Amino acid sequence: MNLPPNQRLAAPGKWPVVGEKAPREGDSSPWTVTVHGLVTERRVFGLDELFNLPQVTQPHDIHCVTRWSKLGVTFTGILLADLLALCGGPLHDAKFISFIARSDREHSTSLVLSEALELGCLIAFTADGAPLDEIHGGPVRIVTPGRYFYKSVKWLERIELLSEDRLGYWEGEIGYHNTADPWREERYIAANTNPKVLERALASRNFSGLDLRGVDLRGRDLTGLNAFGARLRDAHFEGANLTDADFTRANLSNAHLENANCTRAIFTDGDLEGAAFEGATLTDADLTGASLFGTTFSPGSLPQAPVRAGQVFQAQADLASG
Ligand SMILES: Nc1nc2c(c(=O)[nH]1)N[C@H]1C(S)=C(S)[C@@H](COP(=O)(O)O)O[C@H]1N2
Ligand SMILES: [Mo]
Repeated sequence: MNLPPNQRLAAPGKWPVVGEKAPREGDSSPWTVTVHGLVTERRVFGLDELFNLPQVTQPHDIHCVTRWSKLGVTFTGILLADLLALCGGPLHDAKFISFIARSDREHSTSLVLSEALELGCLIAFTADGAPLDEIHGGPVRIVTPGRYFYKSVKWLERIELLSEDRLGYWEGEIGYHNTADPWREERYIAANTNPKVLERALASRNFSGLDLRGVDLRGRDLTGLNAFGARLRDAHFEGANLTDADFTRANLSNAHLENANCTRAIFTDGDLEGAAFEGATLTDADLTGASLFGTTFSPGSLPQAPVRAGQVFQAQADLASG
């Protein structure tokens, strides 16, 4: 059977409801789906217009991050690629796609555009031959095959093409993994952390004292983060904004900070052994007393800030040999 790790089947005939229960309240305007952003032609589709476009019917497996799966649900809808083609296709700079719901909190999720197209995202109207129930996203929802179901937005209102990623609701607020591949169990950005703890840590930008080894925070805005004494071995901060972050006494060994903005960040007395800072901005960063054995920097990002001479020498030696 096709069950990803640590999933189990929902009871036969049962389809659990997860997240929001209904679209935006008190909005009686006609349902439309707008395609906008980095697309050749912005277009607004009415429901009838959508229903009359060429459609496909395909079985897809649903895998919810809360560990239930429902296999072989037959969805009918328009392939994302076909809808984008009707808008003249994505512009060259379009690298990400965001699906946004007609819901009170404007719920959204995002995908790498090329992956969304490869996976065969569907703008779906029916499930197992019947129109989608409102509670399951009717009249129109996204179905993203091959990802946890939080990548499948209910009550689709907008499709926006973006050059930079914009984290979705669950991904940004409570630390659901941004890639969401169920076969690789990409559920949460930190696999070994209680989700509630993670949610609180993200909301308050306070990682102080927590064990978040391997946490995946690529590209996030973490300005002013308090990570005093945090255990962040193997963490991913590529491209993140860490301006004014405090990593005093943190363990960042083998962490990835490539292209991160570490302006004025404090790494005092931290363990940075094996950490990678290539392309990072380290203007006015403080690495005093940090252990830098095997830490790598690119020439443009070598710390000018207070660092013990021997350690700079070590970093430069690594740079020369690497
Ligand atoms: N608009 C909207 N779409 C959403 C959600 C939500 O809260 N709001 N939750 C997501 C999550 S976490 C899951 S698992 C699926 C659940 O879809 P279902 O209720 O039809 O099972 O919808 C996804 N799409
Ligand atoms: Mo979910």
